[in-house]
Amino acid sequence: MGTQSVIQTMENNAADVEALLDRLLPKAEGPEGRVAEAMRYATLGGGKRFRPFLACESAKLFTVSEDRALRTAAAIECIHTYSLIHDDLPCMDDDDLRRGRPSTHKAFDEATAVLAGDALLTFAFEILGENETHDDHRVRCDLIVALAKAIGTHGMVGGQMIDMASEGEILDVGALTRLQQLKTGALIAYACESGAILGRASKEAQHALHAYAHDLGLAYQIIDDLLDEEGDSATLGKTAGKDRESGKATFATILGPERAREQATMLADQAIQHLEMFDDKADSLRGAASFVINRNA
Ligand code: GRG
Repeated sequence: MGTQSVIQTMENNAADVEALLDRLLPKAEGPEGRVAEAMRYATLGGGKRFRPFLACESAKLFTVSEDRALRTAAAIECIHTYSLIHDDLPCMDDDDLRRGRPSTHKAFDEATAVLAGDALLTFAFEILGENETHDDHRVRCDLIVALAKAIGTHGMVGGQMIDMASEGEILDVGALTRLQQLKTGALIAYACESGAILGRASKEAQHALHAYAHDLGLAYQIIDDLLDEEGDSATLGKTAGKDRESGKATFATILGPERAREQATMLADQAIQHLEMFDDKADSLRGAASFVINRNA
């Protein structure tokens, strides 16, 4: 599948996820309405919805119903949005621009942004825990435990901790790879894994998807680092050049732009090879690998 058709499939999926999130997210009502308003502002305000796309396409491999896949995808997007809100806070990355608009703490205030992130994190588990996500409680439990592992101490939060603690330090490629596998890779891997959990996939299929997600996640991050160096804030919808400004070690600064791009392309090719056991149902996932390399935002 070419990059253009993948983008089209991704946009269609993004519209479905957006509509579901709009339906599921708490309404801004009552004295606590402000936090719901901030949750809706951050979540419904654009974004590529790349992780939901991966979740839905992985689920398709195992003929999971669209409703179940979309609910899982929506939960994953709530987690991703929470991570963006908290990452933008002054005590973390301190960024005023996200998805082309003021970051949540700028549009509201810091306390509301912290609470909106917390509530989105909690809400994701509520979505996964409900019967509509899967009628087998063991599947729901597996979805929940795997997500908790992916985003907790030895997952996304751990990656963010290492990132903050290593500011100003010179990291080697190995250390940076581990950091990024936790910070960005773990949720991308979970998105692919969730489809396999929903579809009670074989161990072999789970391993193949895990290997695909591992390489794809790393390629995604390398391109993200390059875009931070080479892109502009208007196209990215977030402040460009932040990594260099803050002296952060990235794949682009450690490897240099050319080698970084070569590495990302090699990883994307490798990701596609891991999908060999799947038929043409995996074409969108194959196409996602080209999208990752060619994206400009
Ligand atoms: C605060 C617990 C906590 C974690 C923060 C994932 C993360 C850790 C922070 C997000 C900030 C960031 C720039 C991470 C790199 C990963 C990345 C490429 C995020 C942006 O994701 P996209 O490109 O953005 O999917 P959209 O807006 O399209 O959803």
